[in-house]
Amino acid sequence: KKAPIRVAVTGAAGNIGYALLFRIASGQMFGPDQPVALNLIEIEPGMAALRGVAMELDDCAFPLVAEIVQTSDLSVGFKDVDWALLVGSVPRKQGMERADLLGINGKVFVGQGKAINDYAKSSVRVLVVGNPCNTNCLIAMKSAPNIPDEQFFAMTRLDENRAKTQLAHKAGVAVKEVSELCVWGNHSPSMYPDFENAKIGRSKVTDVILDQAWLRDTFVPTVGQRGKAIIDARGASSAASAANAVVDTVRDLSNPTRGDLHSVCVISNGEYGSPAGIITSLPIRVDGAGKWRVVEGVKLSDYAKEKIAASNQELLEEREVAFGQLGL
Ligand code: NAX
Repeated sequence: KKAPIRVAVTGAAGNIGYALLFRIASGQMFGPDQPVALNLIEIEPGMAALRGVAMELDDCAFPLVAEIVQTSDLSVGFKDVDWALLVGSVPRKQGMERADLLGINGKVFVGQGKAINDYAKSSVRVLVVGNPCNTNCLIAMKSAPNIPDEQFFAMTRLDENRAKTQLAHKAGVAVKEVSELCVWGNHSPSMYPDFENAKIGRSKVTDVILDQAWLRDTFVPTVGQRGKAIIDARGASSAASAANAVVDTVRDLSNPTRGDLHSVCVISNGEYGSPAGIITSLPIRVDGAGKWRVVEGVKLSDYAKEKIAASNQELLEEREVAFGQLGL
């Protein structure tokens, strides 16, 4: 009998939480025979709604759910967890400057990083979804000195999935035909979805979609602005697709990579000219021993290098503002 994998989810009563928890509980994240224990974390005003979500989880009678913990106490919420999915964060409100947002969320991620450091398993892996996710992840990582930097991730898989579908639609093929599509840089409109190294079937994307102007001037901004397009259409931000990307990210980090590479924001050691010490999106694969590595040998054009450098520059600026405010 397998021991449960213990997963903490912050912002568990929010929109993404509501789309995510049922998929974890049903076995889609860790497999159909892997029990899970769910540590659901909310702030005090979210606890009533969280109780309702937990009631619904109970009412699904999922056979894989070993335990459900509901708490606003981080020392309880992160106790002995194997995974910490940091989804909750404070949204930008009207009149709030970007710097204010970095400072407010920065404090939250200092606290969560410290609690993960003190209470989680030393093998814990942390995936930050709450925005600005790259910088929040960096702050949590810095606040958890006993946890190796390689165990911290932020999410660009939704951007990868969005990019693949855009290319598939344009080429008139099924989305599973699109591979090797890495999103580079910051999870923000400045991200760069690298169509030049992506494939459709066995062909280069640029040999199938010959319209360079479409790729540069329509595809790239469409992917970057997709989050806003969803808000405009739905009146609420992406939730089910974001939760789906969380499931994809954790599943693919938990298993050796067989085929395609994947985009994940990880600690940079200077790969491909990215500034060392930031959390930036890079192409990764997981080896047979379960260790992730940045894919080597990707050839980037001058155009790609320029796009990626601009996105990484934005991350350096976010770090400076946030670290300045937090005294890190
Ligand atoms: P919601 O506002 O629906 O839910 C957030 C929940 O987090 C609320 O229930 C709130 O009470 C809780 N919360 C706030 N601060 C908390 C704290 N310190 N500890 C624990 N819980 C806390 O937002 P939702 O639509 O679920 O989105 C969550 C976050 O994901 C946002 O920051 C959003 O910007 C971000 N996203 C990131 C994406 C990515 O690809 N990385 C894509 C989707 C999404 O935009």
